[in-house]
Amino acid sequence: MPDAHSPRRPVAVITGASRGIGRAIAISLSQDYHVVALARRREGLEYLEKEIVARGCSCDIHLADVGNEDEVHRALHDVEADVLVNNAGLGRLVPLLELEPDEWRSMIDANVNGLYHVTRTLLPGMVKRGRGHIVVISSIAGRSAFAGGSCYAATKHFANAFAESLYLEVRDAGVKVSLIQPGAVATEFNRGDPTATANAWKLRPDAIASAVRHVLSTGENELVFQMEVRALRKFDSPAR
Ligand code: NJP
Repeated sequence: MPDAHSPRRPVAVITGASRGIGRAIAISLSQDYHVVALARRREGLEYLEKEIVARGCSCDIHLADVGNEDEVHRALHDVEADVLVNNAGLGRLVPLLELEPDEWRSMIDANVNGLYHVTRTLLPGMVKRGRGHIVVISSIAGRSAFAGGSCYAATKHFANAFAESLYLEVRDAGVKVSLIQPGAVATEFNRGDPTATANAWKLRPDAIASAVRHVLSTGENELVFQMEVRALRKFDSPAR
């Protein structure tokens, strides 16, 4: 966590912050960071900005598709990020033969190419300043395969390998990389899929925000590289 006595408010960039897990992370980190929130939809970002400002904290919002290199560069090229949370992502969990080509492409663009575009834009500044922390929100689908995951689970296996390789590449430059693998979380993600995990097993988005705060709180020479976050037990009330 940042030094409370520092004159400059540190900056945390969060992708996919217009709802769900990214929104919860942005609200939580706004206590300690100036938040730069990125997503494709204006409405959710403006709603987030209002909430953060109402809490007496600060936020910039940027409309961009993480899969679009130009949009990402335009939004973030002059941002000096202390923290980057690569959270934007989507999942259509159906067998390969039911997955349309544009669904395949949009998952690869958001979950795979987006990691490259956003990280490639912000990492040079972190390396130059000799500090920074990149958090990748992957999934338990990044370590286990399942029917209906031929694209989604593959993208999260990619995210795991990306994060671990990047950690080895930039550790000596003083930049940390952490990988968070949530179990099922109650968000809009994959909503309406009858095969999706029952609500009773789902974590709340705040649980992932807590995990992010935890990995960011380690000492200068310490790194939590990987964290899997699961619901401890099933709750009977789907409304919890
Ligand atoms: O999903 P959802 P979650 N460019 O749908 C944004 C992982 N995960 O919060 O662009 C830019 O509520 C989208 O914004 P918008 C999951 O794989 C989840 O649950 O305005 N932004 C929205 O803000 C993903 O990596 C579960 O539509 C893009 C956000 O991403 C992360 O957690 C379990 C974008 C998605 O909000 C957040 O998912 C797990 C793009 N191309 C891992 N595409 C789970 N929920 O169960 C999407 O293990 N966004």
